[in-house]
Amino acid sequence: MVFLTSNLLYSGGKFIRKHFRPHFLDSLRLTVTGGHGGNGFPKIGGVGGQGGCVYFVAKEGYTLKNVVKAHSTKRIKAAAGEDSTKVRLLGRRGNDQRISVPVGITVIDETGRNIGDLNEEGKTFTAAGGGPGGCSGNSFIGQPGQSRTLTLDLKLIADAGLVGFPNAGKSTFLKAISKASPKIASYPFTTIKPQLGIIEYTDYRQISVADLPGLIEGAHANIGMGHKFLKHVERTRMLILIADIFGFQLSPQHQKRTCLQNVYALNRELELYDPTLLEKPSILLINKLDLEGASEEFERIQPNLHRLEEQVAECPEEIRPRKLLNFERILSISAKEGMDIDRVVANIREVLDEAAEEDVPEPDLERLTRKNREYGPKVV
Ligand SMILES: Nc1nc2c(ncn2[C@@H]2O[C@H](COP(=O)(O)OP(=O)(O)OP(=O)(O)O)[C@@H](O)[C@H]2O)c(=O)[nH]1
Ligand SMILES: [Mg+2]
Repeated sequence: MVFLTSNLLYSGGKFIRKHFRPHFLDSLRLTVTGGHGGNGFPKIGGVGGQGGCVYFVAKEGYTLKNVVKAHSTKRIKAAAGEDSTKVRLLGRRGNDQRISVPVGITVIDETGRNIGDLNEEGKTFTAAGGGPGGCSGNSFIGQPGQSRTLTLDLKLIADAGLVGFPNAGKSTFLKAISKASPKIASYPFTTIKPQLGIIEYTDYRQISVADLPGLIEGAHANIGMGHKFLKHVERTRMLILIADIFGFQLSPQHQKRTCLQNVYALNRELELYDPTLLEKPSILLINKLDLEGASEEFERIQPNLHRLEEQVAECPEEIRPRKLLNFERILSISAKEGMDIDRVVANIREVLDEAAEEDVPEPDLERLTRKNREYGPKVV
């Protein structure tokens, strides 16, 4: 085990562990408390002010790091309502706390339940309600505000997500299609935090692509870093799977997987994590076609890639998917040499557009004809 760990963490003359430092924050726990209600004034029937509320408000360009910076104690409390007084029978309401959070946040409560999604700029979530002010119903004693510990879970929102085993060339591909400059190296787990790149088309259309850390077998069960990052795939509109033409072996202790087995294994990991991911439109890129013998190898395996269903029975049980991804395109590339990259970029756009068209509901022809009869020009 020690050997395995040191083997995995030391490669190419560098300690990979160094890169595991948490640069990227995608989950944050906060304790939020609504303000205490102000006391009432029993003698003259005065009502105490309600305590302020704590709200989360989605803000574009904001990160969880910004949230921590603004609230380093991770405890947020809204102001208490004012007591009722002789001169102010109705006590003033306590000030609210409006906490800016990044767009793409899911709010999770103490029991792990998803209780809110903040997917658009300006969307607001009531994190903690203020306590009611003192009145006849509560013996004029102001009540405490709601208090709870919530987790803010950030999921990247990108049009397409790159999925592949380590070293497949995901970051190299992102670099080839966008201005992003991700870290690229010949050892596994080079990418340890998700990174976004934008494809810019000549007609100014932009498509965002997220480079994610490499998956390994068992990622769905939180082995490696896969699980933590698989959640980012949930919010992408399409998947781009990348596999090395010559397959992949994580370490000498792990089994060597061929390119075809890699595709099945990636499919299996996605399926085990969340089977609905398989319904997303997807394309498959076979990478490193510039290497010697790669074209011949691609020629050899290409028919099998197009017949995944028929071949699946031959795939080892532990990586055999029950349900298969339905690839819209299967393309060979060399991310490093820029081979066929333009074709892939055009295909990504086509697949996204086709998916968007499918999402548009069919027009209700009967209703349209009726409307046209009622309001349309009369033909005489
Ligand atoms: N020959 C060749 N090498 C490539 C190609 N694409 C990537 N590589 C090399 O493969 C290695 C891994 O590339 P990365 O882009 O870092 O791979 P990755 O999939 O992002 O890896 P992780 O971040 O570890 O998951 C690097 O040494 C790249 O130079 C390619 O098309 N041809
Ligand atoms: Mg990478």
